Amino acid sequence: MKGTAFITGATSGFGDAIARRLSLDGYKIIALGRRKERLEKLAGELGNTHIIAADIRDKKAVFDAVKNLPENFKDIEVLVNNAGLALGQEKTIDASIEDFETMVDTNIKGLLYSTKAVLPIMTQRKSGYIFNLGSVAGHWPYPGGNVYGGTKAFVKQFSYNLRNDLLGTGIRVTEIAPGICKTEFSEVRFGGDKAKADAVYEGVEYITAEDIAQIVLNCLNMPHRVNINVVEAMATQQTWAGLFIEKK
Ligand code: NDP
Ligand code: 8X3
Repeated sequence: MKGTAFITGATSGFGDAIARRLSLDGYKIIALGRRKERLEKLAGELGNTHIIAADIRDKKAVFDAVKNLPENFKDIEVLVNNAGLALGQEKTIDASIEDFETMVDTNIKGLLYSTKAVLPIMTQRKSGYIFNLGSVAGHWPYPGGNVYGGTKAFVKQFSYNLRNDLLGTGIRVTEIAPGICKTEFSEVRFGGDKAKADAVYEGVEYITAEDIAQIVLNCLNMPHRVNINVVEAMATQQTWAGLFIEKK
């Protein structure tokens, strides 16, 4: 039996797939998300899983949950900062400021809460592996990507800087920046409009959540001397848009 893997946003998509893959690989799982019934179902299926039904934006809830972990889940070896979302794809002038705030609070501040809560455990154990879910949207601009892409650019730069801070501790950090993947992501982005969400994936052999889980496992299985700084993974059918020119 391996140590514990703490996965935020484990009720859906990547987080759910990563929890399942790492559980299969022998890790105990801590699964965090807001939808308690999904977490309970996951824990029932996996066994050896501690659930935290909490909003990642709730600083006190996150810190208290880590402080009060059951004894046998305190050996956190892996933290997957995955909880996150995009809301809307309008131009900045048309987009809602509340949506901007939710993305900043979740994708940036929430990620900082779980990282700060878990880091002392890893530094004390002098080992650990932190995965931060960024996005191609944080590496490359696209129309309507504005604040979502901005939060993911933060994730990239913070991951690099965290690596610097952790030099000498043996703790590894990887930013995973996926392109198009079919999860509940677009349904959330488009306010539950399933038809609009499905249209995003039409005619594309998109990346699956299981592919992302496999990337996590591949990184974990590299010799400890190797730190994969960033994995940017696009669907074979996806590429950069190129520089757009407005022709008169
Ligand atoms: P999903 O919508 O399927 O899953 C998002 C997960 O994040 C859910 O488990 C959700 O749990 C959790 N979450 C969202 N807000 C909160 C919150 N406030 N508190 C706790 N948990 C929260 O999307 P994905 O699996 O696709 O997304 C996972 C990550 O990957 C995100 O950070 C996303 O930005 C990133 N990503 C996704 C891509 C894609 O194309 N799918 C591509 C690149 C990056 P719950 O609602 O139960 O709280
Ligand atoms: C999700 C990928 O391209 O929809 O982060 O922003 S994208």
